[in-house]
Amino acid sequence: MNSPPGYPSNTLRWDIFCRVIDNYGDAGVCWRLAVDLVERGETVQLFIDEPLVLAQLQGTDSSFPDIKVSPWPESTRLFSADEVADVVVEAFACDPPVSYLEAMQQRSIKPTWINLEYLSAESWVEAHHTLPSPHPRYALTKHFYFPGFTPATGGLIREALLTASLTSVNTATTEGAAAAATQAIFLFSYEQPLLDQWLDVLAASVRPAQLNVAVCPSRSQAKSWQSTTANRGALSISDAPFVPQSDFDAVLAQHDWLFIRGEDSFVRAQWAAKPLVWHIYPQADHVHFDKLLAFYDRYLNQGVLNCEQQTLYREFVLAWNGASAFELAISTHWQKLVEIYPLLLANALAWRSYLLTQRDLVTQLKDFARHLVK
Ligand code: TRH
Repeated sequence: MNSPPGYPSNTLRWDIFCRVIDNYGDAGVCWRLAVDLVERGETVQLFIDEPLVLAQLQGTDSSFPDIKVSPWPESTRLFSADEVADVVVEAFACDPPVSYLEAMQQRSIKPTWINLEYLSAESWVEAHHTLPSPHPRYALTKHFYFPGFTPATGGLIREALLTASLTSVNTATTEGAAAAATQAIFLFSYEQPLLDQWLDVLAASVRPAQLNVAVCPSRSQAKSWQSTTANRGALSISDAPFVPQSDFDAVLAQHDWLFIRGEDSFVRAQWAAKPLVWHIYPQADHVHFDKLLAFYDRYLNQGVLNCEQQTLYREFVLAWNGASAFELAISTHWQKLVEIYPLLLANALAWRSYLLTQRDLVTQLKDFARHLVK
């Protein structure tokens, strides 16, 4: 690939298109992808329709001036073939502007066009990963790229420096966490109708707990619970201030339990190797339960937890995600999970060790893109 003048010859130019549906995750995943690519010497432009969401994730961190952040192109904006990157990443099927597609078609060497899909542990993902999809109108082919948890998928975003830092630092805190008296719990969720029941259980527990609630719907719910609950026992609740994405891993590492949500915080909790309770992004017709169980079936099957312990964990997570048949598990299962915390920690570490045997997403994506861009 002949890069334009001024670009190092062995790097590719990447244009990432991101539309924010809601929350932080669309921007969160795209920003993390852009940072990882740039840290590996690639040239990246990110088109995003909600720059304010991105700005919140960047915070005052201005250490990535190499990433060109551009507003979503106006419908009147025309693109020349020269402006089209070597690799075009369409995040979560967000449909790049027609004028950009037309310029892609005019490019003498067609760019690699990637549709970066949502993360799923479901087995069907493997058969769909990297499938080509010819465009009905333009002489272009889009490839579906599925992140995932197995070697037959596109992997997970894992920056080149992450592995060594997590293994060395977290092992120490992980051992400490197992024995710590006060449980530090990080909570980042969607609306949680069962929150009060869970807070009641935490307050009644003999084990002290420090619950740190991130910027999410549970924050106001926890505050109203506090205002109406006199005896909060050994439970303390604080706000976890919103931190820039570059500091998010450090926040997770300081906690023993990670109640996270969506996609990016869900992945980062796995790299933190602490027991995680995933609040999956709700979807119509409850299809998200398939996705939830597909993950926990893999996650819990590390040879550390027996069947009864796996069921305990799975039913608590189902209750947390609104499966009405398991609603009582929020109250009946929590204390039992606390009692087997060292095993849950060992399971989280075993899961991370398994994931670390796989190539990370950007390594795989670069190889895939390079073999297509001839
Ligand atoms: O915010 P989310 O619920 O985003 C969701 C998911 O991405 C979901 O897949 C998508 O369909 C939906 O948006 C539209 O959860 P997620 O994915 O964990 O994204 C949160 C991002 O915010 C993540 O990059 C971590 C970051 N973050 C910080 O940087 N600092 C913070 O203090 C907090 C709480 C989060």
